[in-house]
Amino acid sequence: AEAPGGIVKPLPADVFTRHGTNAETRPSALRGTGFHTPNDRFFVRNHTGTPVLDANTWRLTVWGSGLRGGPVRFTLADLWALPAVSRDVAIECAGNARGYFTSQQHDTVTGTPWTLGAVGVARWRGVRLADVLRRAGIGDHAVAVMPRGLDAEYVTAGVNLGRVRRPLPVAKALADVLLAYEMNGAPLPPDHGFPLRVVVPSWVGVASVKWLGDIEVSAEALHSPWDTDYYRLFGPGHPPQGSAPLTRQTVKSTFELDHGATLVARRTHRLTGRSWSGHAPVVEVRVSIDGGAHWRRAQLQDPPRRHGWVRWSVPWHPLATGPTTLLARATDAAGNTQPDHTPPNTQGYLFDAVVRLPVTVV
Ligand code: MTE
Ligand code: MO
Repeated sequence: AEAPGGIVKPLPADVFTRHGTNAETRPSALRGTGFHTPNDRFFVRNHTGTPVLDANTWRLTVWGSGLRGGPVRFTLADLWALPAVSRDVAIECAGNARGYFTSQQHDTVTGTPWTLGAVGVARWRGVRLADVLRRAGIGDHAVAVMPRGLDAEYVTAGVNLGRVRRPLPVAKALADVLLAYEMNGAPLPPDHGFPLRVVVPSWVGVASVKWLGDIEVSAEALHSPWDTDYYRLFGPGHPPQGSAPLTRQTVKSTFELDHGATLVARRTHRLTGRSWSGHAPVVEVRVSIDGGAHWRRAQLQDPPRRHGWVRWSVPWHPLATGPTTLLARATDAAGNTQPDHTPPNTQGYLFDAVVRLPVTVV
């Protein structure tokens, strides 16, 4: 069965902006929330719709030529019996901020026109994928691991691409990937992959397969449309078959204010926001309240963290009324700084330019 309308949880208009079977978190809905995005505010990206699965009959099957023996099946209770780990990790769609390719750079791109809300940070609890693969008898000859979801087959432009699946190199699969059964202390909500999802730290969200049903472990390279036709950079400057499959996320920042917000003059406001990077912790954020003419360093509220984001703030006491543009530019510990322009790619992935946020002082 599938959720009617594609998504199970309520999507109040002051929290989410809906795009078909997807919903992004409004920037203002982060205000006052903590480091973790509450589950009822976390964005949803569904290729089809949230499937309603029964945990009692659900099984995870691990199979393929990269195992020393035959397929191995796990119940949820089998996974609960393995050592549990908890990690704070961001999940972010590769297309997050895609809408700015069009609205800010006037590029033509395809895909969901997200603003900056296709990202969230949660505390994920579950088991290490490495532990499950070892129990299933992964061999030294294994080179690729491909998790696959139990949601409906994805049909686009009349072509059935099958179930959502995307290969991981075996080295990544054995490194820091989780199979999560809890999100922020609650059982995984249906929209976020109940009863079990993959969580791949720092990588594009599509790698974090929801509603996990099986994992192929292969002695040969594996491919799927989600690493050959999508989730690569295509277009000028890239080979015809596209770039290498996308892995790490870029540096981004968001204010906790919606597009066109109004602020009252002659009062001190605390402008708050968040910045994140898939490469290294964010170590500096600069903010402009005058369209980029002057920049000030924001105060960082969180220590540098490997995964997730840093919350920041700057005080602002506007005197003049009228429209202005706010900007925030983050730099990570690897030296990546948000540029003024992101070179376009036809599917609009990995936007990282500084976003111009129009507000009005009244
Ligand atoms: N897994 C399955 N089975 N089906 C999907 O449609 N969407 C992927 C990924 N995992 C998807 C999936 C994409 S593109 C993203 S960005 C993340 O899930 C979004 O995770 P969320 O909906 O929990 O925020
Ligand atoms: Mo995504």
